[in-house]
Amino acid sequence: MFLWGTATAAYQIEGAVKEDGRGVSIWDTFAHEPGRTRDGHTGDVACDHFHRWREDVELMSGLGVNAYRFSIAWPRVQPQGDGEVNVAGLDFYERLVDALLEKGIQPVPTLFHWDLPQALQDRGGWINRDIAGNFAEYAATVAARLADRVPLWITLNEPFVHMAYGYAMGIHAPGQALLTDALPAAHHQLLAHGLATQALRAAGARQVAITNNCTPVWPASQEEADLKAAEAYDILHNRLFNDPILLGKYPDLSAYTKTVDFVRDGDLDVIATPLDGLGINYYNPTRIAAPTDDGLPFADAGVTGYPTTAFGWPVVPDGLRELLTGLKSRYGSALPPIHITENGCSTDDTLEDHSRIEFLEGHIAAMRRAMDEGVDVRGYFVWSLLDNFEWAEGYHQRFGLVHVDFETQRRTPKASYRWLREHLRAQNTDT
Ligand code: GBH
Repeated sequence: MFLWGTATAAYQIEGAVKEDGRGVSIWDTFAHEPGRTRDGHTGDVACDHFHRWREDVELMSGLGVNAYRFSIAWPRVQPQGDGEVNVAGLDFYERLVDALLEKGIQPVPTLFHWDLPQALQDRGGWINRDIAGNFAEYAATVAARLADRVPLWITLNEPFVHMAYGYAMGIHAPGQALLTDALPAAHHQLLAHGLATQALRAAGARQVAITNNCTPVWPASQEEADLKAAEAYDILHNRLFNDPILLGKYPDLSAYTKTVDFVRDGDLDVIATPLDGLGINYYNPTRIAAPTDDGLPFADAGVTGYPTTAFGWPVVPDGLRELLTGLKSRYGSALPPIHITENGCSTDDTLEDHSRIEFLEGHIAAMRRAMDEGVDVRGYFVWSLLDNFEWAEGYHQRFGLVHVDFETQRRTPKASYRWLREHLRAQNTDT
């Protein structure tokens, strides 16, 4: 069964940050620091999904999806990041999973969508190798409760963005801007993924995947210097995360580091623990030119000549086909079945979101072209079910199929919701 779903993440929708024993996450800390998010917005209330989850499940049921990708907040399950388990946190996700299953919606939980327990950050966060073991312990705890009902687990969401925005650029939590920390933060996330995959399987998990956000990389020209820079960017954004997982080795990182002394014997075997699927988040391609003088081996040249979303991101549906067929030609038989775990766009604050309809229509068609070209795609999840807390942009970017009035918490389906409902209905009668 092809999975058609919507996607969300805990900190972006739940709110209720102090309820039922939840611990503090790095996003609570970060969002409350002055100047970190637009207008100082935080996820304290967000979509109040923690209290309104039944209504949100109803919305999905009305939409006709058969899957839902959500994330589990580690600090709800382990307020201190290790040791003591907060049973009320597990109860919340269990209620959600059971309500979804009752409606015929497959629950696809992500174990880490950037909301690390603050207590672990106080011990170095992803710079500290020990966090990988903590993550595996947390994964085992959740699976012990839910493995019998969950068809597909996602370990991490977008380790690239967490590394680049959280550790190198400092524009996401934990807000560090130290290039030398970025690669260890990547490696420890990958190690955590591998250990968690093993822990999930030991606890009876059915299928395990990771979600990487990948981008087709376009050189700004055919000049040698641009080609070389594009290659360096492809290594950092895509291959740093896909190669060790699928091939058991890192790409050439010499443009970024002199030493990989944070990689220990045996790590790559753990990281390459076989997976049942690869989650891909696709938003847009990237155009790369020769470096300027900021110390990085590439420069972002910007994709021009395409329509843009409200966020200013270029809309290039065929980039999804290009990405998928590119993965297939790079990894061949090492590529597991793919799930598009996120795809979507932000639009103006309107219920008549016709640009979202066009976006989804174009990208779903591009996915089908890739499938016709032999790529094994098993699912497609729209980002997002609801307008929600868009990280550093606060509530200023609206990605939802359903509009949220953040004053009243009223949910109103947009035109795109109705379009997708009809699209899914047509699928069901086709097959
Ligand atoms: C995802 O990240 C996250 O998983 C999710 O939580 C988030 O809400 C959602 O997407 C929407 O942002 O500068 O024009 O080249 C997406 C990561 C990073 C994808 C920036 C697009 C560059 C656009 N994004 N990226 S551009």
